[in-house]
Amino acid sequence: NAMMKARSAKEDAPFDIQQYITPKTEHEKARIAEAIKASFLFQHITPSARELLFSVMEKVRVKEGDWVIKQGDEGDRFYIVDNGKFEVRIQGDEEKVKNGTNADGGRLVHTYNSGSSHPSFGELALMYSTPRAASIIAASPGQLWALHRNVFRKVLMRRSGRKELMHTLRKIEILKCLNVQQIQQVADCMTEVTFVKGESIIKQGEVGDSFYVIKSGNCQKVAKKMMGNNKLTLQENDYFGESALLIAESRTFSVVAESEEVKCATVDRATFESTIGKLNHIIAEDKRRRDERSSALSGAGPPLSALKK
Ligand code: 1OR
Repeated sequence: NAMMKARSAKEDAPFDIQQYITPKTEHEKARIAEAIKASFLFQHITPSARELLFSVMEKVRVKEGDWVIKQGDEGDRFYIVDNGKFEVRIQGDEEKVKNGTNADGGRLVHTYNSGSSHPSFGELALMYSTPRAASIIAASPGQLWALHRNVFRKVLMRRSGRKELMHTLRKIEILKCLNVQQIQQVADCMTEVTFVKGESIIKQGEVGDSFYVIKSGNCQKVAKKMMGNNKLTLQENDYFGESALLIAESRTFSVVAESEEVKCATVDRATFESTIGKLNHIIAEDKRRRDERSSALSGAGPPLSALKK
């Protein structure tokens, strides 16, 4: 037990949150509120966590051409765009060997524009303790709000119940082709949301983009049919809305919180895709590999189902 304590203390180094606090004007607080509005990570956080995050956000001003993140570096901060244009550039290993580090950061794969959406970036290295997966370069003057790694991990990444969550994710048909590491990544990018009695978590007929796993409490799953209603109780570890991870389509049923309080783990399609990629591509790739294997066995081998791990 003492060892475990020592280890977790090292992973999430003991830190004094006071040291990160910088005073904010009302105007700055309003800008942060606006910037995080569209960010999935910040939805449904408690008022006290919100207050804390506001107080520790650092204002970062950039000039055109500034490198905010360099591919391969260790991750220290997570960024939310207040304004400006930011390029995501990726350099392959081969190019690096041939030319050394590219002065322009490599192939342009994406551009973040502030506008109304206020994108965020730099979460991957913090969540998985991996080197920065891409470089981020300012393509205009701009401003960012930065969160220190320790605060990000402590406040935005709650890992309780990770094992149960992974167990549930493994049962889901459309996620069957993910490997253990991918399942782990999905579990880690899910956030916790709380609903009160009577609140609709998803609504029949509305296009949704989020998937949910119930962590505590009961819900009613209701499908309005031509011939009356179809009702079913959902409980802990039940899941719903997973097809939203594949395509944007209308929900075919509603789910309403039945307990005083219902806690769910949730993720939206955009977050899911930026974490492990497009699910339909992964499924197609998995099928291609299976087909290859089965044709290599030229029909003489065991049936496809027996080849599944
Ligand atoms: P990070 O901490 O690794 C670089 O630092 C950040 O760039 C990364 O977190 C993401 O937030 C962001 N692949 C990898 N990282 C990306 C990508 C990306 N886009 C944004 N980031 N791809 C582009 C997807 C549109 C995949 C390219 C193959």
